Amino acid sequence: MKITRISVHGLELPFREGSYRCRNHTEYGQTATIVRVDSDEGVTGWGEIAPLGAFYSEAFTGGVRAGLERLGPVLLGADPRETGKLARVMDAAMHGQMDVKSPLDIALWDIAAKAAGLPLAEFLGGRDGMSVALYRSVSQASPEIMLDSARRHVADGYRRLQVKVGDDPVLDAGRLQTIADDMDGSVIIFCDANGAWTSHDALRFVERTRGIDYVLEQPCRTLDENLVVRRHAAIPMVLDESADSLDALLRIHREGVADGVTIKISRFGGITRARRIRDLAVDLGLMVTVECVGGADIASAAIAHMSLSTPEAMRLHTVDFHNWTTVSNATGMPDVADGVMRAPVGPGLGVTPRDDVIGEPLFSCHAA
Ligand code: 0XW
Ligand code: MG
Repeated sequence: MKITRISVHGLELPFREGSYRCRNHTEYGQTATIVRVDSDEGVTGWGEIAPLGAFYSEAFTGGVRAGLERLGPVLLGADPRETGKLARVMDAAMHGQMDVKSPLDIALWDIAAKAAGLPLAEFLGGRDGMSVALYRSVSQASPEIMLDSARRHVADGYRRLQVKVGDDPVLDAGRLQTIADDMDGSVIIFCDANGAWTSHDALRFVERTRGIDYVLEQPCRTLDENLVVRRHAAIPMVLDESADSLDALLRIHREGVADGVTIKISRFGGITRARRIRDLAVDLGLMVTVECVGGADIASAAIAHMSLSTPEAMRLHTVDFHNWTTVSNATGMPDVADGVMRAPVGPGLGVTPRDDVIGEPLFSCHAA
């Protein structure tokens, strides 16, 4: 099998809630870049990346697209099923730039699993359980507005709330207190600062919220700062933005910086490396969340399959990004109910991209 064409599409994904605020920064939607890979045997693969503006991660739309223009031609003629080899080919052609490689790599896995006749979760080693718990973010706002949105998410069935903190620690403690007071024991609260606090801020927050049951997520930016918080806070802690490399993972484990890690597929250049890191994290005894930076149905399908191929006992939760946006870019994602997500059962990602929504490619490259 040979890759004959790579097409790159763009799509705006407005947020259903109108806006989303974290790390003291507001976005009104995401811009997805969708990659389609065609092969000479008629099997087609799809991948998606949708950065959160340009402030959140290293990814930004212009960079992703410029990178794809450069990297796409390198893969033409290669066998798309050779995911490990092609990840090395991409690395040799382009240093770093994980967000560029991610949608390509996801599309290759979609093809490889389709060619094997298996849903991606099975192709990745097997579906462990039929569904994965979902969290829903409570966008940063006043305590009253956040309480309203927390109640809405719980009424919709979600049982895990990711409360966006990372602002003034006294205000943040009030946000948490307001929401926690209103919830019954079935709801688990994560306080996610997205790395916005100093260790000083984080410790003030921890001190003011003693006695409340919650998990602290990525209080500070660096591992050193997070380690300071960890040493002083007797609460469970997970790291997201800091879990960005093999070295970081090993250090998190060695120094006991956290109890769990969030592996964002795009941060690792796609499924090939995200899976390796995921498997290692599981073996090291860390709880694992597999997700991505954003997107719609194509991204959610990849997230669902990877999450379900993670051992259930070590799986923390994940996110249903396709329910965050007003735009659906594929059919086939099972409906989310009771705060859990399932993965499609058809081959590959198991979703069918909506040609009418995705439209004509921005550019494509193909064999001469
Ligand atoms: C809720 N998210 C997954 C959306 C943004 O990508 C950031 C984020 C998180 O967990 O921090
Ligand atoms: Mg997070």
